[in-house]
Parts: sequence; structure tokens; C-alpha cells
Amino acid sequence: MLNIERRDFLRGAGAAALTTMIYPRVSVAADEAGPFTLPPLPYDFAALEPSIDAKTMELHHDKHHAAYVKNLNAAVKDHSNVASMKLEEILTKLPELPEDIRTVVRNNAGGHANHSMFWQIMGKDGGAPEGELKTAIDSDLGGLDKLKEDFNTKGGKVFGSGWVFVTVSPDGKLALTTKPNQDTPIMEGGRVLFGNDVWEHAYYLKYQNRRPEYLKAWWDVVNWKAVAERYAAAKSGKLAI
Ligand code: MN3
Repeated sequence: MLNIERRDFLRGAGAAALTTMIYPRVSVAADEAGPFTLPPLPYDFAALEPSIDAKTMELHHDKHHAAYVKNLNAAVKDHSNVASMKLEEILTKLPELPEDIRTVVRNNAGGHANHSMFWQIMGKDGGAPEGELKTAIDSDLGGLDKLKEDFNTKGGKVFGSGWVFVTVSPDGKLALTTKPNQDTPIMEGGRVLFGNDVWEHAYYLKYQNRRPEYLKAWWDVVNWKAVAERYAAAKSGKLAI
């Protein structure tokens, strides 16, 4: 009896209140839920100041990322075979998806994956690359200073909207690449170690047209501990998105 009552409580109005308590920044209505969900931001909106301002973080997470999740859910709503797939599987099997939803899924599944990675690899007091990660950056990308320079140059050259990424192979080799729109190296079977969003919505409130300034300031909020965890996960075949 108690179990049923508790279950009913969780299914009813209490569920929304409980969700709000745990994830105060997420405001996805119940009828928009699933199968994909907006991950909560793992820090406050203001945590990445001054590199990224709080208002940008709020809009970026609560509006932009939420919209990708909502649109993805809407696109797969009547396609149970796609709705039951994991995000990384959808991204690697785009050519096999029904043609009428392929483009909308590409854009929104890509946006969901890219932003889920993005929040995770940023944070306050992110430290510096150490150990195997540092060794890989030194040997594959010419060291941290050279990586920053080349990454920023590539990010500055993305025409329109897109991303600049460091990819990681199963044996831990690193490479730099860029993608337009919400595309991701995952679509080609690759894996993303970390990346930066160079869509205007990521920086325009604070930096306006000065994307190079944003790219430079962004390195101060890279969470190298999180990047190192992703590096280890990639080498053990466990890095998904
Ligand atoms: Mn974005």
C-alpha cells in the first residue's frame, strides 16, 4: 500500500515539485519530457564569470539547449525505433533514419550532444592538463600553448555557426577539427574530448562581434579534471558523447 501511494505521489503533482527541487534551473514541462532530457547545469549560471556572463549561461542552457532537447523529442515522437536509440547511436546512424526527420534529428541530436559535453568540460578552478592527457597534448598538438593558438585560429575561422573540437581516438590520439551548425565528429564515428561553441548565442551578449576575445577568455573556464576523465573514458571505450 505504502509503495503504491509513494508511486502515485511521484507520478502526480509531487513529481514536478520534486524535479524542481533537484534541478532548480530546469524548466521543461512534463508534456515535453522524454525520451531525451536536459541535463542540469553542474554549476551556477554565474560560475564562469567573467569569461562567460551569467545571462548568457542562463539563456544558453535553459533556452537554447532546452530547445534542442524539446525539438529532438518532438521529432522522434512517432518513431519509436529512433526514440529508443541512445543519442550516440542516433548520431552515427543518421543516414539510416527516416528521411522526413533526418535533418531535424541531425540538428537537434547534434545540439543536445554538443551542449551536454560543453557544460561538463567547463567549470571554476579547472586546473591544468596533467599526466597522460598532458603527454598527449604535448605530443599530438604541440603543447598547451600551441593547442590554444591553433584551436582559437580554427574557431575564429568557422563561418557562421559551429564548433571547434579536440577529438580523441580509441588509442588516445588527439586532433583538432571544426564542424558547422550542430554537427559533431561523433557523426563520423569519432569521439569528442572537448570543444567550444562558436555560435553567436554563446558569446554575443558580452563580446558582440569579438569572437577571438571570447575564444581567448574561454580557456580560463576549461575544467581539465573533467577533460582528463573524458580522456580516460575514451581510451577505455566508455566515452559516449
Ligand atoms: Mn550553443
